[in-house]
Amino acid sequence: MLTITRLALREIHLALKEPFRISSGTISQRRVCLLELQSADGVVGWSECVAGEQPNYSPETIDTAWHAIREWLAPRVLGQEFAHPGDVFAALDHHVRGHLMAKAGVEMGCWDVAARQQGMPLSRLLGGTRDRVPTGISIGIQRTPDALVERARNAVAMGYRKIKMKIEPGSDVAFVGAVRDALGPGLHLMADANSAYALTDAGHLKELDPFHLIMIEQPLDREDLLRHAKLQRLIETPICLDESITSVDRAADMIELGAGRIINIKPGRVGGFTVSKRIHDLCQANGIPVWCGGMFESGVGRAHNVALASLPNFSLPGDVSPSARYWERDIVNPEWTMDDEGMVHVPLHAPGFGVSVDVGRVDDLTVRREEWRA
Ligand code: OSB
Ligand code: MG
Repeated sequence: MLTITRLALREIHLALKEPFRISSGTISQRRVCLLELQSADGVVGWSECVAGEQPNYSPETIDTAWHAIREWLAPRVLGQEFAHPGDVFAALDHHVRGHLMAKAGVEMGCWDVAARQQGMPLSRLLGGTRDRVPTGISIGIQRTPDALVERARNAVAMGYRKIKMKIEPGSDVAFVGAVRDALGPGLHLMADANSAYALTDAGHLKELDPFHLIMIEQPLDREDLLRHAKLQRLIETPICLDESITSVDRAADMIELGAGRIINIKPGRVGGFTVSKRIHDLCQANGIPVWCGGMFESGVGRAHNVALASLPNFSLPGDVSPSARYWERDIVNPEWTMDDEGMVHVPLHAPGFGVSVDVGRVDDLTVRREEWRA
């Protein structure tokens, strides 16, 4: 039985090693939202709410999530008995629209607590089967094609198994082409537009076809499933949806409409692990590959992503780069690393997500904290 009796929210600040630019904004410091959950039997689990600083990726921010957790979500779990962590999402979602990243933070923390209660690795409680997950890197928009080539070349040398390049109008065809020319036809290359294009750009996006990208992620607006379907009929590069997929039904819509051929699953974006697993299963049944996206998580959110990415249909490399890609120092021990084959290892020898939170360092970095008890 899972009963949460204490929930603490914290905000910590972590500076990225270098600023990261996507089509809708630049980020140089993360305001990370951490959740610490304690069960009636004294087990403590952790999670991270991945909402951003600005509402440029989704409508949520760390501040809206904090508000939602305090006002509507924490009261729905504190003191409640759940037979299984898979029941938590329905309790959070009932008559509360949206706020999926806030819901995910709470829900994923409950899964971690449940895994620790049962003495099981979180990966295995979720249905994970892999011991290692192939890793990709996401490279921000650079000033010149040469600068992007240089970044991509370094990433290949480090062993990354997939290179994702952020693109926007003016920094697309020439940039992608330069990387393909410099690094050869065998490299798993993809582009992510974060909704920077319109259907009227189809002719321009078709110029990416000769570079044989494994996919183009979210070219159009998050609401534009129908237009993605039209675009997919006009270009050969497979479309992967990120922002658009916020539920199992939206994934089903994508499949039925032909709006995309691949899904990037970010558990925060869809409300947590239970929905992620359902999307994973639906995609598996329909021959749609999935991979685990990233939101510049600290070592805590990364632990949740690695556990999820160990499920069998996560057949493409995930945005689960090692700690050193982002931070001078992470908040978990050991830090996340990647082996020279570009694989991150799934911790299978400890209950829960399998790395320990450096609570002293988290305390030092905390700028805001609030706690509720049943
Ligand atoms: O679109 O996948 C995205 C980061 C912030 C917001 C959106 C996205 C991203 C990334 C980062 O691509 C991937 C990572 O965490 O390494
Ligand atoms: Mg994306």
